[in-house]
Amino acid sequence: MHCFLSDSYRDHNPKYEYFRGEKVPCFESVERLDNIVKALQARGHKIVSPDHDATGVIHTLHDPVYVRFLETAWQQWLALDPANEALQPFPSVWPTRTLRDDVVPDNFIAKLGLYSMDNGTPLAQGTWRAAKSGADAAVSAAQYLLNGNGSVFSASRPPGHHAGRDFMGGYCFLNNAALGAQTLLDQGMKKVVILDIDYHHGNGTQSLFYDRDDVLFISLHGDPKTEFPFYLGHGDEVGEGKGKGYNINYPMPAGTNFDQWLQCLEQALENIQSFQPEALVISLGLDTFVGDPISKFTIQSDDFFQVGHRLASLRLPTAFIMEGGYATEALGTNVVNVLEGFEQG
Ligand code: Q9C
Ligand code: ZN
Repeated sequence: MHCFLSDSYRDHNPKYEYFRGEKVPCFESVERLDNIVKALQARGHKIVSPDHDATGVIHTLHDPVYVRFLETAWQQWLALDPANEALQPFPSVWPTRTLRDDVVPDNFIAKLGLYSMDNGTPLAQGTWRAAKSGADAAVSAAQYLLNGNGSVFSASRPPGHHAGRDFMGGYCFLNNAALGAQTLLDQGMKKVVILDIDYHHGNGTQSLFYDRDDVLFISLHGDPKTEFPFYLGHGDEVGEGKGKGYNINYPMPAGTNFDQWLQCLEQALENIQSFQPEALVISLGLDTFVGDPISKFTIQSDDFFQVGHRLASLRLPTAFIMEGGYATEALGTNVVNVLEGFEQG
């Protein structure tokens, strides 16, 4: 499959995150994408650099004030104290209910809380560069479909589906899949689907399109009653206004196996067929894998061929956009199994 690889993904290289109160090495690591690239090369897939600039569509979908914050966050952090170079900023306070989110504080950590949904999204020196080039890859993938091609993979990192109009979270800063879908619409398509098969609900993507009928968003994920992002992704979230009926969630309990997961996928494929879209954007998370260290489904590496195969049955121009997946060793194999399952389908 034709693949766009974000040039600067190695520039987002935070050293640690917090997990159960302790500093641990980041699950969302540079090595994840290194391994995907290795597997793509070993199995003969063509990898190219992004050839489109996402700036325009970034400013359509994301709040320009939030974008400006991301661009300058590391400088703001260093301006507090040059010794911060060796540290990472984390938010520690948030404008939850009854507090105001319409006045941007001067305090940097308070600003970070305003623009974050969690304290689990480490920010480092090259984060903006990497996020921007990941978005460029997703937009390039969309353009590749618009040129008449049938399928494409965007190897973007950091991931995107938890990021909303004006917030980061869940390792995400810019919503790559949403930017790809919006590009398809901006260039003349009338209806596109985003199907999110990451283990975690794509709260950012859902929120970006919740009141719209030109993007059908469907997500298969761990039940938010027990799984991140906890506060969105329930079955009764069906869209609002003219977007009513164009948001579909399939939450599944921890422990869900491939047969059970596939039953939800089959329902999603029927939803997609009824919508009659012109293209399909897949938020491709591989954290549904049995060996994933932070997730609780039991899908095996070989099952991912069948996932790709079933997606191909829709016969739609399809852009795969990389999301999560933290079993680093198996990640390359799992990604390429989906892509090759699709190509053989
Ligand atoms: N520190 C994606 O898969 N944190 N994001 C889990 C481990 C949130 C996952 C706790 C997981 C976010 C794109
Ligand atoms: Zn995930």
